[in-house]
Amino acid sequence: SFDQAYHELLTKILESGKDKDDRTNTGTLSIFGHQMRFDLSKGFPLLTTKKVSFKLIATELIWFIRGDTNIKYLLEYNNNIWNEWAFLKWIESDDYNGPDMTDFGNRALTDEAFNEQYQQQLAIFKKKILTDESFMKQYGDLGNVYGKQWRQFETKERVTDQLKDVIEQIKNNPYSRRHIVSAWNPGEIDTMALPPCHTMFQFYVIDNKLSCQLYQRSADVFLGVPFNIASYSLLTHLVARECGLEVGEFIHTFGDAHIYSNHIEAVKTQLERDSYDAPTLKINSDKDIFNLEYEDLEIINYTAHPAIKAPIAV
Ligand code: DHF
Ligand code: TMP
Repeated sequence: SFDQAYHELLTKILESGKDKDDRTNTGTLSIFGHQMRFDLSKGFPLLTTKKVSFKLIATELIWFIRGDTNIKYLLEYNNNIWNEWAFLKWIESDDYNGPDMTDFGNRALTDEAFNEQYQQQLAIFKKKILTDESFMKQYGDLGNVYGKQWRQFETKERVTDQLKDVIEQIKNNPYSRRHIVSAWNPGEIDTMALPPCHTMFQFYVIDNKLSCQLYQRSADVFLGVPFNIASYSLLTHLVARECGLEVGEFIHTFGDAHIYSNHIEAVKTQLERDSYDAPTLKINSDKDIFNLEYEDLEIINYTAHPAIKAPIAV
C-alpha cells in the first residue's frame, strides 16, 4: 500500500536518524537522501494510517496554481496551514504594538498563559486579514513563495510562467528532458516567509503516461510530508488531464528528511496502525487547470484512522 513506503521512511529515520539541531530549536532526528515511489494508477496516495485533510491539500495546491501568495485565499477556505508564517512577519513589523510575541511557536507549547495571549493575537490577525483590505495586502502576503515562482519567476531579462510553459512543452514536445519547474529563486530567497521546501520538480512522459519527480530539500516527515505526497500527486493528475495523458508515478526525493523530537510519540502511534485501501480522486469538471476550483475535486472511498495532533515547528 501507499502507506507502506511512508512507514518505511518513518522507521528508517527512527532507526538510523542522527540527532540534529535545527533553525526552530526543536531538535530533530535526521537522515540525508531518500526516495519513495507511488504508482498513481493504483489509487490516490492520501495516507490511511492517519486522517489527512484533502481539502487543506487541494486548496493549497490551487492557491499555488493561481499564482497567489496571500493567505487570504486559504483563510476563505478555513485553511490555516500558513498562518504562523504570515503572523511572524506581522509581529516583527513596526506596525505591531500588541504584547510581545517573540518565539511564539516554542513559548505557546510551554507557557499556558502565553498561549492564550498568542491565540488571541492570532485570532485578531486572521480577522483583520479577512476584513481589512489594505492590511490583508500588506500582511497576508508571504512574499515570493511557491505561487509567485511557479507563475511569475523573475530574472533580469523577463518574467516566466513556468507552469504554463511546462504544460505547453509536455503537450508539444512530450519526450523533452527539460520539463522542470523551480521554486528556488536564489535572488529572492530573502523575500520569502519560508524558503521553498519543495524546491523543484520534473515531469516525464512515456507510454502516454505522465510521471512527476519532486526534489524536497527539507522534509518534516510527520506533518509536512503527508501533505506533500498528496499535493504533488494531485498536481500530476491535473497536469496529465490538461495534457490528455494518463497518470504514471509520483517520485518523491528528499534531502534532509527529519522527525522533530516532539513528534516521536505520534510517529510511534501511527506505526502501530494497519493501512486501509487507498481512496480515488475524481475530477467533476472539464475546466482547464488554471480555472479549476476546489469544489470540482472529490476524494472517494477514503477510510482512515483518526488524525494525530502534533505541534508544528515555526
Ligand atoms: N513548517 C514545519 N516545521 N513543518 C511543515 O510541515 C511546514 N509546512 C508548511 C509550512 N511550514 C512548515 C506548509 N504545509 C500543516 C501541514 C502542512 C503545512 C503546514 C501545516 C499542519 O499543521 N497539519 C496538521 C493539521 C492541519 C489542520 O488541521 O489545520 C496535521 O495534523 O496534518
Ligand atoms: P527549514 O527552512 O529550516 O528547512 O524549515 C522548513 C521546515 O518546514 C522543515 O521542517 C520542512 C518543513 N516543510 C515540509 O516538510 N513541507 C512543506 O511543504 C513545507 C512548506 C515545509
